[in-house]
Amino acid sequence: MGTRTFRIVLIKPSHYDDDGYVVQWRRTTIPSNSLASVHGLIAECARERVLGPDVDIVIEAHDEGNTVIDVKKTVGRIRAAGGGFVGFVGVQSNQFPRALDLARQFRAQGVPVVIGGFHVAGCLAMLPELPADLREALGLGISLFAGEAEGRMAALLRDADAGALRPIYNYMNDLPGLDAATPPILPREVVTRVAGHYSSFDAGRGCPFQCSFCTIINVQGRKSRYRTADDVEAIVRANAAQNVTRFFVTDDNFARNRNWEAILDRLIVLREREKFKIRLILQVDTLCHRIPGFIEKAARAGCNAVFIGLENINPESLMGTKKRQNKIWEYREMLLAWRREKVMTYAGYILGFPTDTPETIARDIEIIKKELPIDLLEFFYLTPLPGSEDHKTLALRGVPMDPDMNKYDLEHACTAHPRMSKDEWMQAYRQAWARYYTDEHVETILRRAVASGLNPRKILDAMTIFAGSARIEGVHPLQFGLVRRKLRTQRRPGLPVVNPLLFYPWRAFDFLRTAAQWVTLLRRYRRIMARVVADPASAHYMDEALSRRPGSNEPDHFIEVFADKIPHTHGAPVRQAVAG
Ligand code: B12
Ligand code: SF4
Repeated sequence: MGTRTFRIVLIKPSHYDDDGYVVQWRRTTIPSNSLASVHGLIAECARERVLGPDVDIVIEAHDEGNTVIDVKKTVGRIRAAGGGFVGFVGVQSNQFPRALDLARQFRAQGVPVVIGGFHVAGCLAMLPELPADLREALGLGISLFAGEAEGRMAALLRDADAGALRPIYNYMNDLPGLDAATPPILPREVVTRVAGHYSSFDAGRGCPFQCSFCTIINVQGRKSRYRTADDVEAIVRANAAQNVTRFFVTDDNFARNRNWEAILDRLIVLREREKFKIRLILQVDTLCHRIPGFIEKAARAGCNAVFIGLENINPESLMGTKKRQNKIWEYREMLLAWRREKVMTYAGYILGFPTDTPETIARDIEIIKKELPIDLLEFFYLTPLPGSEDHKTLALRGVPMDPDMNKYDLEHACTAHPRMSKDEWMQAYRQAWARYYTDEHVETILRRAVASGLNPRKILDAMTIFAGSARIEGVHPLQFGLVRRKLRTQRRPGLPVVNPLLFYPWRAFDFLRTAAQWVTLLRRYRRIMARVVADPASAHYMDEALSRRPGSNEPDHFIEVFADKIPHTHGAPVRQAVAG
């Protein structure tokens, strides 16, 4: 026990929904790895007593997505400790306005505030001058932290303890190595606020590709930096000691982690010899099936779901955005490779590339449904995220972009589209969800699951969330949680706090209507599953998406629609285009 306490309150902020209420749930579905990373770094500083032998560093970690932040009580706890600060962690562009609104309240009480994460880092990496929101933060006396905190946290804490925080900490030109880096770790009580008790870690950072809409390469670099197998094992063991063995591995592209094999081999040993019940969710690219042994080892290491950056099936769109590595003629083979290992596939699909129209979007979704064995498809607006090349290009050209960062959540149109009006684009986004998750296609996905030996129940649960999240809750599945909360008083400044006599009846109606919609959806899907599982024909189900045709000369409709758009690169099929 020291003679003094320094309290650090870490908050991963949420953001506002379209009605101005904070997006918040009883339980979130995906853990925050930024929170785990920063928590791990400060916990190490606490163990090493970096503020002196007599100072106890106490850490609180809150994800606002599943926890209500009580500013007054938080200020009280920091004051009672005699010192400390509030750190807003992993703040994305869409969360910056919310972070600033909370920070303003802390600053009004004289509490020091530091904000880190992709918005600050992306802006400092790409823009010639600070945007208005970052200048506003500096004006409030907030410190901005750009870059990664590994190896830098102790110095920051000492500055904070001395009351000498600098306005900007900019480490963008100095990316730390991850070899022997501090492990990201969260205490069990924070993890249990995530449904399924998933935690997370990044086994590496950086991606070699160059997609122009991507912020990651400009913030974390294009060189693969990776943790060692020893470190990953230590992360897994530390979590397992608190009974947490499910992980979202947040590498944006684990297939390009140069240490993937050593890491997977180690996890396989933990699973197969030591019987750790490891479950992994990985993110990979569309060429991962070409890496010998990658998919098989991922499955043996416990990967049961994988996010694939499909983004689009039109080669013209992919080339336009420098996603040259996506070769559409290999999509089916790649998806089938994951199926053979019984791994559920999620694919991201971006709407609003320059050549997209409502008609081409509708056509492309129908092609995917018929010809690609994807389980879950999720849609995003093409968004010029601060930190991306697209954002920088538009900013330098003076092209109008929505000034409200709260909308940069990939669920809003933030700039004009050359071929669709804003309304058409919004309509196309809404219809995309409805078009993919029709009852008929849900049944097809379940039949494919039964025929391939995937667990239909697991797929149905995920499909229910994906089908209902955007349409019932009005939020993207990546923001989804269990049981929505809307706090009357936590409304975006500028919007009225509604009179309780009006708010609570409205909220009760809103809650019941939403619950009824979920129950209806759930029942309908359960009936479909019961029918599929009971049907003996499901086991032998076959369709175009499941069929493999390596070396076949039969015309493949999927490829032919885009034949004239396919670049003449090595391995690309050369065929006549047909009318799409
Ligand atoms: C895991 C993840 C999620 C998870 C969890 C969130 C999280 N941040 O942990 C989930 C699924 C919830 C999520 C959702 C979304 N995400 Co996300 N996500 C990621 C991902 C893949 C990894 C995050 C991570 O762990 N990084 C590793 C950590 C260590 O890096 P870091 O966050 O930068 O933190 C370091 C430093 O910044 C610094 N630091 C950070 N905070 C602080 C605070 C203090 C006080 C200090 C001193 C230092 C410090 O130290 C840390 C350690 O070095 C990133 C991509 C990436 N490579 O980071 C995208 C990313 C952050 N997400 C992004 C987006 C857009 C979203 C969504 C809005 C869109 C979508 N539909 O996907 C949603 C919705 C978010 C919401 N409103 O809740 C963008 C953000 C870009 C931007 N300019 O805003 C990214 C960069 C991906 C991209 N598409 O470009 N995401
Ligand atoms: S493959 Fe993914 S992480 Fe890599 S540059 Fe493209 S979008 Fe970014």
